[in-house]
Amino acid sequence: MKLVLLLLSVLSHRSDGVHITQRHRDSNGTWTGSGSLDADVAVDVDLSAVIRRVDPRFLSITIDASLAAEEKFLYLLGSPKIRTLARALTPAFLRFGGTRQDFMVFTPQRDHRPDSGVSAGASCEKLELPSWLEQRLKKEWTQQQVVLLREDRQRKYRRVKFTEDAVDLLHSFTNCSGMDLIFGLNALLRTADNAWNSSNARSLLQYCESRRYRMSWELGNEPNSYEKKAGIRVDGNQLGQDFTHLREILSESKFYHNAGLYGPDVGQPRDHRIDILEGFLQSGAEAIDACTWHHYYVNGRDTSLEDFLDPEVLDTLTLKTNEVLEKVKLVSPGKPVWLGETSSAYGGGAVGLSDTFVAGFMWLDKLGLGARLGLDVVMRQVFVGSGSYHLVDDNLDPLPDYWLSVLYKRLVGPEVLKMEALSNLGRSKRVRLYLHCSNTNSYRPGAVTLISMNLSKKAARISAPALVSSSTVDAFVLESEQPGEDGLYSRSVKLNGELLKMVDDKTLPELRGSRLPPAEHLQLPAYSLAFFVFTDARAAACRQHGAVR
Ligand SMILES: *[C@@H]1O[C@H](CO)[C@@H](O)[C@H](O)[C@H]1NC(C)=O
Ligand SMILES: *[C@@H]1O[C@H](CO)[C@@H](O)[C@H](O)[C@H]1NC(C)=O
Ligand SMILES: *[C@@H]1O[C@H](CO)[C@@H](O)[C@H](O)[C@H]1NC(C)=O
Ligand SMILES: CC(=O)N[C@H]1CO[C@H](CO)[C@@H](O)[C@@H]1O
Repeated sequence: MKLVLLLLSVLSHRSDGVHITQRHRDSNGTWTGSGSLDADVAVDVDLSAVIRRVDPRFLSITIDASLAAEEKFLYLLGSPKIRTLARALTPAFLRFGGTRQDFMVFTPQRDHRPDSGVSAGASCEKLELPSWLEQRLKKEWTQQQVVLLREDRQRKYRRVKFTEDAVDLLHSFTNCSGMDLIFGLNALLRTADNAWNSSNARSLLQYCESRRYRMSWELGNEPNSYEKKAGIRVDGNQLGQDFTHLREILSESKFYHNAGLYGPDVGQPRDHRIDILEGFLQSGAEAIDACTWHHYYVNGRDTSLEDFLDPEVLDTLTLKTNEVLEKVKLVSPGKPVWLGETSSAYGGGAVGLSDTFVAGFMWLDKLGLGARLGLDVVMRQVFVGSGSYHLVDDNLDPLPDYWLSVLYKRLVGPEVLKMEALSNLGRSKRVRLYLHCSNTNSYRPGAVTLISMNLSKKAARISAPALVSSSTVDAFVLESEQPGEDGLYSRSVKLNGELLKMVDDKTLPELRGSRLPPAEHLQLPAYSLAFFVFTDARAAACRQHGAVR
């Protein structure tokens, strides 16, 4: 095993830059190699072994159930542009759920003849939404958002009926763009003795089975707030029994007996929420394939730019994640843990922050930190639709976090490598680094991808470590369109200096790295997000697909 030590060093005579310089420590512990001794952060990198392997669908997305509060808006998912954008994020799960899932009732309207309906038998191309209809729906969606917001503010939710059409549209969208659909069932249909009433779910399952729709399932959304949302209290133990009941129903189905079931989609640990999780796991752990919880850093209504750039805020994820991981490990060791719904700010996001360049720091740090801490899947709220935390805006144009997500998919592999910062100065917290094997669909085995963020004002410089400095580097540096703090509020982003936008509705631009010769300094500008791919690093950990240590 080869242990390489990197040293990130601040050169005190340069007020405009951080130099991240690599050095080796020889067998008696002496530092060798060039570089300043004004070390800020030293980083241990171990390229010999993979410490964790996440699900290949690690970066996944959601569609909030509010999009179906009026069924017609689901037709937006037939937009060729939306499908093109979704396809670039595969492989991924698409979770359909959220507050309104617990108010949705399946109300079949069509005959279940094998060849009826919008999606049956039709090829993916035939299902495209005509552009006149797209324009009209986009306009109406703006008005619909006002209605939804009012409901959310007053916490008054109408019962929503949905038909086969809704299911067909969701399935067609995910199937045709190559995503795996997770459908969130209504857990607030209860019997007189407060057990889950499965009768509506049974009829939905029957329909999906008749259409042979491959999909997986959830039951209920944030059960910890059922009392506030619906005046119904469901404890963890009962919820676990409800999941066991659903697992039995799935087991009886020829088509779904191996289908995934995930839950309980609890809010992040706070007061009694962790009790719900514990009670749930005791009675329901056997029923689920992964344990899901939700995470937001801040409240969308009272947050600020400072929060979005604050390393202390980013670090709160560690505390919450460890709390959940410990609880799951105790009751159900080995059970995968997922962020089933997550974004920057709750309450629909923070307008002007969650949908701008600055949101990228919370998103990329969550991906880096989440993988390292032990999460297997992270589902971003939302792909398109409700709120301001979407990846694709209401005009169906991609926002900065969308481009960040596509780059992550292409460049970052599921293998997490060990990289530890030995910091002595608080300042260094503003440069955040994570290391993975590169995605082998894009690079040869052995390549590694350094994920890096500089949360501060001035430019930074990275000197490549010797082990990897013999390697060519593909740099993908994302910066705002405008320089300085104003740029943080931008809704567009540049990759290596070039503004990113779709070529046309069916074509993404080529996302080219800028090729740097070995041993060059790497520039890490102020307020930047970057991926550095060391193409011929020949990391042993990334060449053998062996055991995870
Ligand atoms: C160990 O330290 C001594 C000086 O203290 C040095 O001469 C030597 O090169 C170092 N490295 C090794 C591998 O012994
Ligand atoms: C699912 O996708 C495949 C192509 O990816 C397509 O041929 C098939 O018709 C789709 N099925 C449905 C029901 O949309
Ligand atoms: C469950 O719901 C269905 C449909 O609303 C109803 O007919 C049935 O009586 C309910 N079952 C129980 C046990 O409450
Ligand atoms: C401190 C830090 O680590 N982040 C750096 C990002 O870039 C500027 C550039 O030099 C530094 O001042 C920041 O400190």
